Parts: sequence; C-alpha cells; structure tokens
Amino acid sequence: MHNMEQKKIEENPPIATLERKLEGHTNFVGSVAVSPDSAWAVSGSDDNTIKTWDLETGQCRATLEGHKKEVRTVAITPDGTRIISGSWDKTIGVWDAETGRSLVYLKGHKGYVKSVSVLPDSRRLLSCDSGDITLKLWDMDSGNCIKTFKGHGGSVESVSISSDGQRAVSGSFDKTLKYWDLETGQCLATLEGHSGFVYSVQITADGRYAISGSKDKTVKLWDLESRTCRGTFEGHKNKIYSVALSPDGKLAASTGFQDKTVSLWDLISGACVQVIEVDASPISVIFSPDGKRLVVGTASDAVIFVYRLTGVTGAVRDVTDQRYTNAKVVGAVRDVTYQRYTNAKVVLVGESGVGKSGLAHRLIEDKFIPTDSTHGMNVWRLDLPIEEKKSLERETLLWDLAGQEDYRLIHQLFLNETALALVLFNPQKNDPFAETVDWLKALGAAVTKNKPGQPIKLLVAARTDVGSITVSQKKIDRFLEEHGFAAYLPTSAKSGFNCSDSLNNNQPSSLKQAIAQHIPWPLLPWTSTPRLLRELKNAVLAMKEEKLGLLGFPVLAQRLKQELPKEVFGEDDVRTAVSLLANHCLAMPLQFGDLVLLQPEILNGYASAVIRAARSHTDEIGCVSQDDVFQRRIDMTGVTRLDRAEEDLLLRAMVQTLLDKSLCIAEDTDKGKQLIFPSQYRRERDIPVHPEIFVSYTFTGELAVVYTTLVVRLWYGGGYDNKELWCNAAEFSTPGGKTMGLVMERSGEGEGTISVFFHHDAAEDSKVMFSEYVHRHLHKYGREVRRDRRYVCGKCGNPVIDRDTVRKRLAAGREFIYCQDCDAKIPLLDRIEQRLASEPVARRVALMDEKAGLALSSQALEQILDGHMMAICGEANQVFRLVSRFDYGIDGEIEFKDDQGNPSGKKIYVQLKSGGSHLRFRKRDNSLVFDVKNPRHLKYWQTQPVDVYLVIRDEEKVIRWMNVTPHLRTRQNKASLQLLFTGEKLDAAALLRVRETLLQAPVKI
Ligand SMILES: Nc1nc2c(ncn2[C@@H]2O[C@H](COP(=O)(O)OP(=O)(O)O)[C@@H](O)[C@H]2O)c(=O)[nH]1
Ligand SMILES: [Mg+2]
Repeated sequence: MHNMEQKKIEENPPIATLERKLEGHTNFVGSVAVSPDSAWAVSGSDDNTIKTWDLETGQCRATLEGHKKEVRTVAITPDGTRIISGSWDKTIGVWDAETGRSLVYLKGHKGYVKSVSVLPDSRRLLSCDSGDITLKLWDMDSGNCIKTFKGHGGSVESVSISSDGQRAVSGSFDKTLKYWDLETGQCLATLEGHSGFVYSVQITADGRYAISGSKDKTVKLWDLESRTCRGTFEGHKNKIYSVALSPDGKLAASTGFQDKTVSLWDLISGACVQVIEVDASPISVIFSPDGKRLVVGTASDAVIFVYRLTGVTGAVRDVTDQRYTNAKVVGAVRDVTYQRYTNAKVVLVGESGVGKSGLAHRLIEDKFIPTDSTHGMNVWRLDLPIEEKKSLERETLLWDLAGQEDYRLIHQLFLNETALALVLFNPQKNDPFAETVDWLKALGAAVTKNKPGQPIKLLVAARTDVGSITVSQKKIDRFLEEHGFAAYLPTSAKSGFNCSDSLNNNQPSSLKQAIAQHIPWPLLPWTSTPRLLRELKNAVLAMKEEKLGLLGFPVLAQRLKQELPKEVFGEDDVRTAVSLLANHCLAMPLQFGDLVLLQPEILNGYASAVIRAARSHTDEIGCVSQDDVFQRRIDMTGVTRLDRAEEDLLLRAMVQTLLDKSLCIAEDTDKGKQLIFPSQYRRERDIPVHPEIFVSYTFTGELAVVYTTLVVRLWYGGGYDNKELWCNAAEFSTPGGKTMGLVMERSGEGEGTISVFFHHDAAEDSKVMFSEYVHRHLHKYGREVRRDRRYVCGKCGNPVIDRDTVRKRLAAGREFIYCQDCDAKIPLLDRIEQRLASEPVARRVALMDEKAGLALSSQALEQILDGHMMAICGEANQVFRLVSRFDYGIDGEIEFKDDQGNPSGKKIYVQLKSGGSHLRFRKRDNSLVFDVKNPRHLKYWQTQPVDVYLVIRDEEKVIRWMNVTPHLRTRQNKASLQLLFTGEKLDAAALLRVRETLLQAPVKI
C-alpha cells in the first residue's frame, strides 16, 4: 500500500468496527432486517428458517420454521409487530414478532419470492418474484393481493418503498430499475445504465434517490426526479448482491460477494469511506434505523457480522434537494485513494464519406490525414478547453462511427450514453439532410427513454473547401430549429477551417470550443473509482491506440506493470479495470480463452463484412454459411484484420456477439450452419392487404435493429413449425399450419411501421401470443411507438378507415365504434383485445422471450466453447480439431505434440456442452452433479480408445473440464445418469498437465 494511502487511513478512523458474529444458521443468510427501535434483527436463510437476534446481547431469540424452501428475503413492519418473509416456496410468510407465531402465508406468486418491502401503514406490503416477473401489493390482514405491477423483462430481484408509501423502486435481471407509483400501479420511469443483472435496490426515505447493486460490479446512485443516473461507484471486484442506505441517507453500503468486502460510500462526495474486509462472502446488508449498527449476512459460512458504527446519525427529516448533485459537493473527500471523474462521450455521425474520420484526425492531431471512408470505428481521448474541478476530473472521448449501412446493425451497441453528437452533412448536396434524419432517430433511440432532448447535437457542415455551400442558410436554420440542434458550424478538415488549433493562434478551434461549451457536464453521471483502478483504466485506454489485437490477461498485466512500475497490482485488478471499461464499450473481454480485445471496433469490422456477405447472397435470402465466414471465403475489403490465429478466435467471438444481441439466427441446414440476417433478405413479397392486418405499430429508432431482433426472437422463442423470411417480412406458422406474420415498411424519415397479420383461421390463442409479443418488443426497442389496432365491420365486412378515432376511443375506454359504411356497432374491446393485457398472457409471453434468450445463448455458448478450445490449445501449442460425431457425444479431439513439436499420436476427446444447463447442486450433499441427457453417450465414452473429457461452462462462466472415462469405469452405480462433477478450470496449464501424463508413456510412432 502507498504510504500516502496508509497515512490517510490513519487520519480517518474507521466508521465500522466489528462488534460480534451471530452464528446459528446453516446455509446462506440472504437477507437481514433490523427492528424500528434498533433493538433486534431478523435474518432469512437458505436453511429454510428465519431467526431473530437481540442486538445488544447477540442472543438468538427465536427460530421461525414453516417455509419449505430457502428464505431469501425478510422485513419488519414499521410498527415492529410483524415479521415478513419471502421464500423460494413461492409464499410470503407473516409472523408475529412477539411470539414468533406464523399468522398467514400469502399465496399468489408463480415463482421464487425475491424481495419484500412493507408500506408505512404496516398493513400492506410489496413483493416481487422470478416467475411472473411481477410486483404484487398485498393486504396482510385480508391476505389478498391488491394489485399486480408488470413491466420488467426478467426476474425481479429487489423492491424498496419510500417512507411515505407513495413510491417504489424495483431492480431486475433485465438490467434496469423501475420507478413506480404505488397508488396507480403506473411505472413512472425505467432506469437504464447497468450492464448486468440488478440484484438489489434501495430508495431513500424521502423517495428522491435510489441506489442499486449489480452484477456489473458497480453501485449506482439514481436521481428519481430527473430519472437519471447521478453517479457510479467502482471498486468491487465482482458482483454486488446487496446494497443498503444509512438512515440519514448519506452513506451507502454494498456487499462484494467474491472480494469479501463491504464498502461504505459517502453518497455526497462520492468517496469510499471504508472497505470492511469480511471473513466470508457477504450477501446481505442493512443499517439499523438509529445509525449505530451495520448488519451483514454471509454465504456458505452462514455467519452474521454485526458492526458498530460511529458518526452515522439516525433518520433525518430535512435533507436538501441538492445532495448528490455535482453542483454541491459538501464536505471534504475523506479518502484521496478514490477519484471522481465524469466521462463525456462525443460521437461523430453522418453518412459514409461525409468526412467524419477526417475531422476526427483534425481534432485529435490537428493534421489532415486523407482516409479511406471504409474505415470502421475509432475512439480517442479529446483534449478540450474545460475548467477542471479539483474534486472532479472531466474527460472526453471522441468516437468516430463508420457510416455504411453494413455497420448500422451493430452501431446501436455503441451509441448509448452519448453526451454530445456531431452530426455531419455534406453541404454541396442538393438534399443534404436526407440521411441525417435517420441518424438523429438512431441517436434518440440509443439514449435512454427518460432523457428527452438528449444527446446534445451540433450540426457540422464538412468538407467546405471542396466547393461553396449550396444548401441555403434558410434551409439550414429550419433544420436546426426542427431537430433542436444546439449550434451549427461549417468546417473543413483539410484546410483546418474552424477545426484547427494552430490556425487559431494555438487556441482551441471553434469546433472544440463549441464541443466544450455544449457538453452538459452537470447532467452527466460521475464515477468514483479507486485511484489504482483509474490508473489502470487510463493505461489500458492509452494502449488502445497501439492496435494490439487480442491480448491474454497475463500479457496485459505484464504490459501494465511496465507502464506503471510504481503501482502494486495483480491480474485481478487488471480484470476489474477491463470489465469496467467494457461497461462503456471501451474494451471487450472475450468470453473464452482469457483474452481481451482492446479495440471492440475491430469486431465491428468483421461483423459488417459478414452482414455484407449475407446481403449479397445470390438467392437474395440474407444468409451466409458459417463455414464460409470461418474459412474467410467472404469479402473482407476494408476490414482491419488480425493475424490468422487471432482472427480464428475473433470470428467466433463475433458470431457469438451477434447471437447474444439477437442480431442473427444460426440455423443448421443440409448445407451446414447458416447465419441468417432477417433484415438482409431482399426477396420480395406482396404486402398483405385488408382484412388480414390485425394491428400495426409506428415507431422510430434504429429500424433495422428493431425489426431484426423481433424476427430473431420470434424465430427462437415462438416454437413455430415453419418460418419464412422475405424482404422486410416474416411468416411463422403454428403446428396447426396457420400462418401469422409481420411486415415492416418505412413510413417516414427515420420512422417505420410493423404490421401484424394473420391467416383467416389462425387460432385466437396464437394470435394473442403473437401480437402481444410484438407489442412488448416494440415498446422495449422502439421509440415513439404508436399502436393502431385494425377493425373490420362484422356486418358489411369493410375495414374501419378512421384509425385516429379508433385510437382516441380506445384511449377513452369506449367500447365500440360505428361502421362508416353500414352504421353497425363494431366492438372495440373484442375478446382478443381483452385478453392481450391479461396476466396469463403476460406470463406466457415472458416465457416465450426467455425461451428465445436461452436458445440464443446456447447457440452463442457453442461459439464460446469452440473458441475456448482453440484459444487454449493455441496458447499451449497443441493441436485441436473439431470433429462431427455428435451422435456419439464427441465434438473434438486434442492431439498433443511431442518435445520436438511433432504430433505424437496421443489424443483425448472432448465433448463441449453447450445446450441448456447441465450442472446442478445435488440437494442431498450439495455436491455438483452433471446430468447425462443421452444414456448412449455413457456407453460410448467408456469404449473409446482414448479418454473423453467433458467441457462445461459453469454458472460463474468459468469453463471447466473433467476426464469422465476413469470415473465411468470405476463407479458403483452403472445405471445412474448422474456424474459427480469435479472438473477443474480448463486453461493452457491444465491442458499441459494432461499432456505431461500422457507423454510419460512411450510415444507411439
Ligand atoms: N477536400 C476534403 N476532403 C476531405 C475532408 N475531410 C475528409 N476528406 C476526404 O473525403 C473522403 C471521406 O472522408 P472520411 O473522413 O473518410 O469520411 P467518413 O466516412 O465520414 O469517415 C476521404 O477521401 C477523405 O480524405 C475535407 O475537409 N476536405
Ligand atoms: Mg470514417
């Protein structure tokens, strides 16, 4: 540790000191709560029990039994009379706090109850679950569910209610938080920003702010009024299962599961004020209401740690609205080892060839560098004339995105968090803004829904040296006004006009000044990070420019040690730094081989080549053979390429990314595996006419992305028998042979319409599911979505023409409309319309989406495992071959080389397990078992001439392997389909150990 750091810590005595440990539970303590008078605590455990504890003496007062499964959440009513528990047995228990008697079980959740929070009236409570992915409001006295809140797209893990009982926040596996009005059940806002599951949320007493803990290793602070992220706290090395707020709203606590720490954060200054090292993995945390204690539950050790706190006050009523904002940093930063900074993302957008890269070079190097407009994407640090604040560093990154059509599908991955966009146009063109509008819509779609007017946009005329500006100033002015640009500037990268510092007497150029002036700094979230992590991140960012290709983490760590000789750090810290950069798309750790790509943009280049290949398929069917991609039989013009071995790996990572993002379909055909891009189909199809269209949606956003992801997910999740694609249309048929489909048209600038149509006698049930799926998808991915339900008169058979009126009447809750032709009453709320919003449909749609997700991630996992084998065999300099003997349960073989580097003939076989989950913990003894799905494999594996190894990726995404041959030969129960899985981590060292053993025997020639 640095002397400085040591000294600082001595000057700042710890806030928390260990008081005692509470022992008694026998399994994970997933939840803790403290009574309103701060005298006692309650804990819920995976041992299915609840315990109450006297905080003064540490005595266990009672053990409450009754739940049939893990108790993952506990709470105490504000009046202190009742204890609430939520369990994986799907019930919520209500207990008398005094006697420990069970009062009632609330039943209604279809999945695990993950979290409960009690309203101030001590009568009602809010709960959430993993099955229906809903929140439920209950009346404890009657035992009734009063209201169900829907909206999340993944397991809802955590809920928290403001102390006035008006508002709630929830956190979910869909990576978002939702902000709710408890009275109306309305979702007021969806807070996006985490790049991993959200495990835990807490709202401040006044309901103004919330904090969240996530799998992405960060804690975030949210302003619920402006619905934006205010800050991010970094420092944990792994997932954060639980967060808590001190009663005075000034401190946050977060539990780091793998790093075995609880961090205390000062929410006002952003500093980490203490890192408590816990002697176990902490998974739950709570402050006592008097501010005197912190209670921490841990994982397998099942111990509860109680800390005494100093300097933390109990609940305060009056806190100014200014807290947590940049404007007012109150109090000194207590720990200099943490730094706070704000990062502004500035992107250059505009059609291909307009001059983006030229301008980027000018801004960065103040030189004109002729470029080839096929070039992909680049990121640089941009020096701006901005006022530096001592407590808050500001930094700007300039992103140059490629403008070609082939890149658009993947660009959306990089547009989010944009603070300011430089929108370039060619002023010599007659219609210079034609493509610009698409870009503006794409930008709007990428930035979160809750920030109207963002990002800030500057309109830039490029290449003005080429000729005079033909577009009239009036037209420019109108365009500026219409789209809310903050400023307009004509530039020339070549001459340096308005963009060269040296031409401006070495003062920042006009463009730089405009950028600096318009970045909305106070609105941008800050990040608080340990000094070391910041140094590491900066060093990694600097290395991006070296174009290093794929790097192994050990090599990267080595490089960083040269760059930062004074720092003491390990590979772990490097991993953390890289994954934090990855949260902002600034680096890409591969999911296999322990490798990182410092320039994710290289992957984009390859992806665009694949998409281009799919578009140019001779049959116009938008697909490309996976083999052609892996064997480089596609046109790679303009792609920044890596060397062959790295490229082999990156191509797999690229296909995996496309699958993970639902951007393509991987389908096995008699011609091998095909990668299908629905948006690249060019085969025409007549657009169906009335009366087949059932409903249509008009929306804006990145149209191709919205359409592609919709088709891909329906393809995988719908369980449809037959699927056919056309140019901007897709058809699916049910087992009964009834067809449903959708068609997309561009209906305006940056605006599209997706219409759903049905075959005449498609079953009502299929119609309901299909249209509800489309509905949800569009609301998730599209912007400015407008729904138009189409009606047909039951009497004369004519379609209703006036859709505007239909929309208005539906919104007003009217139940019918008159036919414009025959005056008959046409019911608006027909059976389908009524069923659409119902709970069972929502649940089935969520299941459908889950199925799509699973199928896609299984496809992606196949790429990961193949890639992993190639990467580690490459690293260990051994030979890996994929073989296709799937029926026998063998996917590949490894041949070891002898000491001279020649193939030795010594081999092992591997089976790469990419299907659904194969590993589970056996209840009986909690040991990890592998379920063999195909009994024939067991026999086959035993009779092979060489040993067979199972390769599996576990829940923590660690790829492990195990030699099953000796195990199968010696085991007792020959008929069992369970294998005790004792696999070790599969890396190059593990591979070389096997080689060692095998080659000890004389080598066969
Ligand atoms: N005359 C002139 N040519 C430029 C200027 N900026 C870029 N170019 C050239 O115009 C072409 C397209 O520019 P580029 O920056 O690659 O466009 P991008 O596709 O938007 O990145 C290239 O040949 C550049 O060298 C400029 O300011 N003036
Ligand atoms: Mg370019």
